[in-house]
Amino acid sequence: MAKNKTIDFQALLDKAHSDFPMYQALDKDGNVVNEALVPDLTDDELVELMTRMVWSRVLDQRSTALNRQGRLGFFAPTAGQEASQLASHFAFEKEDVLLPGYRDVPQLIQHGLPLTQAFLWSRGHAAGNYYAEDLKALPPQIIIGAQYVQAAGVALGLKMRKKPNVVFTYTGDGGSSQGDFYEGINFAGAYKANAVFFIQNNGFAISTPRDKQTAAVTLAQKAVSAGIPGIQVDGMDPLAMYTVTKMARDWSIAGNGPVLIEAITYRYGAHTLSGDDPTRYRSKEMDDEWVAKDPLIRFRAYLEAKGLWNEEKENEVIENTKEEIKVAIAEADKQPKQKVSDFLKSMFEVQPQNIKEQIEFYEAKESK
Ligand SMILES: Cc1ncc(C[n+]2csc(CCOP(=O)(O)OP(=O)(O)O)c2C)c(N)n1
Ligand SMILES: [Mg+2]
Repeated sequence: MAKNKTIDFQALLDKAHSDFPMYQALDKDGNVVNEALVPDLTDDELVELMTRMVWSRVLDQRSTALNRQGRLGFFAPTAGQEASQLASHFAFEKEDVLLPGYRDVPQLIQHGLPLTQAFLWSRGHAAGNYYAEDLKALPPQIIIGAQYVQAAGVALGLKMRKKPNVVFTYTGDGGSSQGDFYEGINFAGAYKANAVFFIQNNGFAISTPRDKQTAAVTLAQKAVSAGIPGIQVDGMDPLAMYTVTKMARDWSIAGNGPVLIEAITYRYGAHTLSGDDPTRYRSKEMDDEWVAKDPLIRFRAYLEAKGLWNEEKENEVIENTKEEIKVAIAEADKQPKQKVSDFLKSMFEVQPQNIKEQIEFYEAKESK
């Protein structure tokens, strides 16, 4: 022990926790609170972003209904996370590579996955995973955090090929407690690879609250351990989400390495529709508090004040989306029922011996 009390551990800890303020451009009523974070999007682009957010809200509602009717399989609700998901996605290019988690289906569809295929994926049909060559994305990852490791590899690939693109990937607050999370940001940081990592922090990993997952006061500060910048953003604020993401993308493409973005957000629905009951771990007061911060409410107010949005426009988007969903689900219904052999064939380009044997076994059974 040192003779004098020269090391103040509490001060070290306080310092580590104090450097990560939450960036916000629009407050909950749609007022600009930080002009510097208002992006230079055109009126048409602002309307397009709102359109996508409303589209996502409708997709969430319709998917919930379809699931309850037994017409959809796995579904992880997204309502509440529209800014965190769609406004971040809006900052990327088609050639940027998306590695989504199970809840990031809206971004995946906006990146180019046909809605019909998203529905097939939800039903566990292998046809939902056959991606067109020009769709720069992998299927949604169910293993929490695993996409971070894959993202590090893709990011290094982009860098080595000198591509002016990034990989972008999403996990949750729970995912940021996984080993894969640290390995991914560490590897990408060491190689200064082209990546933007998102943590969508909705305060819960299924029923486990955020403060039971880590002693870290922010999740953004986890970036420090990998030597990369970490930033906390109001995930209910589309303008801040867009601007910070765009800047992170620019920074990474310039050769500076990855960025970690923590979006503070909330999800109104259940964890998934496979049996979770959020009333067992969340109070009505808590839900109400977050509904007041809703990303659609604040963006609607912002756009209406600019004369860019109104009820009629919103209703048109809602009706168009419902129609799009109707057509896509009917299309998915036409897909022939999946055979076990089809599923096995979808796993490897070159089949290992054990898979070959299983395919033969099932093909023989299926031909009877
Ligand atoms: C490696 C691994 N462990 C456990 C699970 C089971 N599981 C699925 S989702 C989840 C919680 C994830 O929470 P979070 O990362 O905060 O994402 P959210 O669902 O809140 O968006 C868990 C534990 C899993 N899929 N993968
Ligand atoms: Mg979570």
